[in-house]
Amino acid sequence: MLGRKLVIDYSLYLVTGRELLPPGKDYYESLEESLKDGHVTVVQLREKNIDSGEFLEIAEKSLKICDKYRVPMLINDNLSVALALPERVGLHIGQTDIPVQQARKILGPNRHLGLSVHNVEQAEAAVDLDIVDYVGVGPVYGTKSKAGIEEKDVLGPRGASRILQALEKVPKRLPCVLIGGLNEKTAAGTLFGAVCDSNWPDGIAVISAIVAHPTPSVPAANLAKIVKSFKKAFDSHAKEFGAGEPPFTSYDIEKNTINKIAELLRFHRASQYGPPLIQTLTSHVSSTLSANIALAFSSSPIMSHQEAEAEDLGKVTGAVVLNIGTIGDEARRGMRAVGGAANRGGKPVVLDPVGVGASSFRKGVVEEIMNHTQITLLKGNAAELSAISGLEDIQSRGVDSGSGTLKDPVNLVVSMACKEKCLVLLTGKEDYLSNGQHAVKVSNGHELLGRITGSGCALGVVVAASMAAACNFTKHNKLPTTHLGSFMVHSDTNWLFIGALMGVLSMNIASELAAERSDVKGSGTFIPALIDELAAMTPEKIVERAKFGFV
Ligand code: 3NM
Ligand code: MG
Repeated sequence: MLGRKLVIDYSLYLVTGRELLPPGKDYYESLEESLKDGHVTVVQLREKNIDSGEFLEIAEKSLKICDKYRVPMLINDNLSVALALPERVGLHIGQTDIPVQQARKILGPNRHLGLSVHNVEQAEAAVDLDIVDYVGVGPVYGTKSKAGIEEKDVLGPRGASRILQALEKVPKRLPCVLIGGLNEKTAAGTLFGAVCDSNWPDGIAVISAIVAHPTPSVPAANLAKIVKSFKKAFDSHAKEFGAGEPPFTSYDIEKNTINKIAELLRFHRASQYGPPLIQTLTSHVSSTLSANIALAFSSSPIMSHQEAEAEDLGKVTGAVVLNIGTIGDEARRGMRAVGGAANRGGKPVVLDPVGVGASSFRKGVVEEIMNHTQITLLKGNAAELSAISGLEDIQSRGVDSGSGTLKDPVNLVVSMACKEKCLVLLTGKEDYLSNGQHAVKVSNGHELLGRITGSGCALGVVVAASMAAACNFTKHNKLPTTHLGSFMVHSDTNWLFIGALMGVLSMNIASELAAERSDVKGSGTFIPALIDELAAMTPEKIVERAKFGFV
């Protein structure tokens, strides 16, 4: 080993935190349980409130356990403790600890040295110095495990992805682990969400997800499995397509699509789990219609913009809609909190960037949301999606700017889905839905939908409810869970995609049926008829009337 640097697998990086142990749980026992099955690949000892003597004692005992399971160990911050231990024990430092150049000088060339980075500048600086062995990128989500983390520090998967982009500029790639609020629910979506043009995370670092668990071997196994499936899906495709392309497995999404939609709607209507709660942050123009539409579609609307209750509601919601229609500062803060809570809970998030091209304020709001929250489905008309993707060929006129025509709608939805790692729904006379690999064109709908206000917003709610139903469905049938940006890992079927398509079809077919009614004379009488027809939507009607095809 002398003179040779340890090669570390960063897949599942356990950071210790004795203060987070469940009551009565012994630290060494917890550490041993975490390592015994071979899922944790590296351990960092993190102690903030003890002197170096006690830290060294704990470290020596911990090293015996790590050695027993052949897991490399690092010390957080404390250089003297690291130096008192064999050279195979590394050091991890933060931005406010000893400067990395000093640390490297004292440690010598062979000892493993890691650094925490929290923004692009720090990542670039780490790359330029070229003396650390890896970086920790965080906090991806809010966490109570580290003191002083505020909501404004939170990177989100997209923020992490920007940092990864900066890290890739080194001739020799700098490995990186994501940290902060990662657990069995957030890990998969975050790993995929953090992928950028040609760089990807090497693993995840966790404290509470393992340490705070009464049987830490369980989350360790589950988290290792998630990282493994990410790497498997990602590695095999990265070489072929480049990292910018999503690592799709070949699922059979095009087979029996209509039957799957019918099956999902049947399940949703029977609502074994009760109507999913759809937390809808939307404009005051469309609020009432959206809430009534949610109710008609076997869901419960809750129209809260409050940051203060985001975390509580996040525990019970089935899905979230972030609609920037008439957004103000309160809703802007609320969206950040609600999006974060939904990501932490693995709940689908629909973003409706109403009129985003109309002002730089709206553009800034959308950027902020997308940076912070891993969106599950991005919905917009031609003008809105063009504005987000940077296409200039369609000028937004405001909310009703759906009439623009796109040269290549299929390419737009596919490329945006790849880039943003979410489902993309382009609405218009025809609707297009893509997950980055598949794209489907839906020709149902009625022009009266375009003559009432808030029908697009209401569609966002129906799609959110449908994806919440898809999550319940996969849970109920014990299918591989489909989480956020991770939807492409699961080879079974893409139920989030099926869910979104079910929402689009339900709303559009309801509009056709409403328009056909003899009591509907125009947009005024159309609204109650639309609500009634959506409430009466059945799997049979969808099967009979659906007009869609893969394109
Ligand atoms: N460092 P948990 S976040 C130690 O952003 C640490 O650098 C972070 O704990 C960073 O897995 C964090 O319980 C705490 O959220 C991670
Ligand atoms: Mg530190």
